[in-house]
Amino acid sequence: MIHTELLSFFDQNTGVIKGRPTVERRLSDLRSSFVDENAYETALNAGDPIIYTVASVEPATGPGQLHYGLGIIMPGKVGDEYYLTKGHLHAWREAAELYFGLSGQGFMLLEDEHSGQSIAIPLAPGSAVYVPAHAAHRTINTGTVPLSYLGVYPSEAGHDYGAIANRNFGSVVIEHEGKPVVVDRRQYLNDRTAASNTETAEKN
Ligand code: S6P
Ligand code: ZN
Repeated sequence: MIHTELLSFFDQNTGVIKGRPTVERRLSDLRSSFVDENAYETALNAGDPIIYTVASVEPATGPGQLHYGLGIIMPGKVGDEYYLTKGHLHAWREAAELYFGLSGQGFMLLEDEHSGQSIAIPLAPGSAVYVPAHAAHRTINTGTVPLSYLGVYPSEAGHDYGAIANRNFGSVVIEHEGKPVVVDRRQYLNDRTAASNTETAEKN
């Protein structure tokens, strides 16, 4: 029963879990994640900020064991779209996960890999979000301060980023008239193309 990993100390303000590894994801690691490719290139030309960090604890691995991570996403946007995590499916598709909001305001975007059905669930202090099996999940900071959360998952869950990299999520969370709204990715792209065509026509 005595185990060196039974207790950890996490700091939701810095994203650090004492003595545990932290992964940093910068803007350059998020190529193809944002809906507006021009806005992404413009942002990247201006710098390569850290978008989020994840510190993790892996006390034991095997059937019945749990791992957990402390994530912090910075506030900000690329174009209209709020800063986000890459998003993934679990390599072991049956693995569910629990997210607990610690500080800040945001959403979890969940998308069923078979039906494509998606839902955006608010993530904030005092809320717990259950990520079911077979659900791609992405976390989004829609606030003005860092969003921090804990995610607890089966040790054997693993990450499958490939499926998301190939098709991305069907929905995007953007700022519209000062508020976060969830819109269909294709619809957003079509609307932008239509708007830029109108602009070009008006210039000519
Ligand atoms: C792991 C869990 C989280 C994410 C973290 C970063 O199953 O869902 O710890 O790894 O939120 O997201 P991503 O998509 O870059 O792994
Ligand atoms: Zn996960």
